[in-house]
Amino acid sequence: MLIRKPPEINASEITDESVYRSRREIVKAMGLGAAALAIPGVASGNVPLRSVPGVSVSGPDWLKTQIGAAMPSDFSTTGQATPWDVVTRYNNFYEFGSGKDDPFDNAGKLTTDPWTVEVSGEAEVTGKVGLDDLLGGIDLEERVYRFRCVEAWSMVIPWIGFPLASLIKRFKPLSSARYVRFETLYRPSEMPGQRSRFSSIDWPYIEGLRMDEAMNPLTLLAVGVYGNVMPNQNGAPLRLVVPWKYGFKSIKSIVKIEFTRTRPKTTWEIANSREYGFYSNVNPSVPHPRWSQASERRLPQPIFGGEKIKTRIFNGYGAQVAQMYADMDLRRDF
Ligand SMILES: Nc1nc2c(c(=O)[nH]1)N[C@H]1C(S)=C(S)[C@@H](COP(=O)(O)O)O[C@H]1N2
Ligand SMILES: [Mo]
Repeated sequence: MLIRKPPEINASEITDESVYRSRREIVKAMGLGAAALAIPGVASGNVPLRSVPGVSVSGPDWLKTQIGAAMPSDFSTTGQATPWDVVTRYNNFYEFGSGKDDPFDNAGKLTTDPWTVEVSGEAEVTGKVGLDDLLGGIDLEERVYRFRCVEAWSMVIPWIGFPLASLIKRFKPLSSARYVRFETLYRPSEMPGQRSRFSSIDWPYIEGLRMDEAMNPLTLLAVGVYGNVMPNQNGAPLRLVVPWKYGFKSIKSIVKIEFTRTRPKTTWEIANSREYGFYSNVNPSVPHPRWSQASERRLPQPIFGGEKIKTRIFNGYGAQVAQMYADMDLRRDF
């Protein structure tokens, strides 16, 4: 597949690859972890990771170190990232309630360490893997992505993660593996939304991608945001980020990854297949049955009354992903 850089990247703003490499190598050679990256002389000449002064999300030390060594990615968009308080307080995570501030209020007690992911299905290698093992030897990247919710708001978020493709390769999927199915943790004792009798969705939360979508270099597994460990309300410790699709495809707190022959039934499709499709590619010319998708509010702009920006096909990532849908009718396969 032909991969082009996102068009809005200004070449002069991208630090030379060799400079990133040398930062990582210096840190390794000195036997230093994340802390060294904050020392001016050591990190000089580099684009710093987006961070928030005074903020430190708790998590295992090895993960903090690995996140601190993340390198900025060429796939990042430039421009202003959405403020930390908005990214971490205005959330959709129905396991903790359906209000935007419910995840912030209720996710604090979720236990995310230890964490295991079960990989199963049509692959040569399968089994249960601890998060530390899953991340072993992986170089993390900072990817600043546009993020567009089906509810017509959007953000720009500096994720820390790695391509899903690199995880998939390790499990050697068979040629019969045509889709990847993801499952979120089911733990009603820590997830009040799963105990609610009024919930509109079936638990656990399920999502899925076609194999080529899963292997696309933009598809990210994220373990952090703003240079920090992923806050629970954003899907700790491991969540998917698919920037050209509506936000609900980006499933949080993943415990199962399965390679399947057939297209998995996904949570919002099951809840209402007329309103939410399997593909859910961002598309300004296919309206949601109850509202237009032609424009969006870039938060923290107010949802009502604030300035609107035009929504772009594939959320502006067409150069990287449009070819995957060349033979499809995107109105029918919405
Ligand atoms: N397990 C799970 N994953 C989920 C959701 C959810 O309710 N449960 N909400 C989705 C929706 S609708 C959006 S917009 C994004 C929000 O991610 P954020 O809160 O990190 O911005 O998470 C997605 N992933
Ligand atoms: Mo969403």
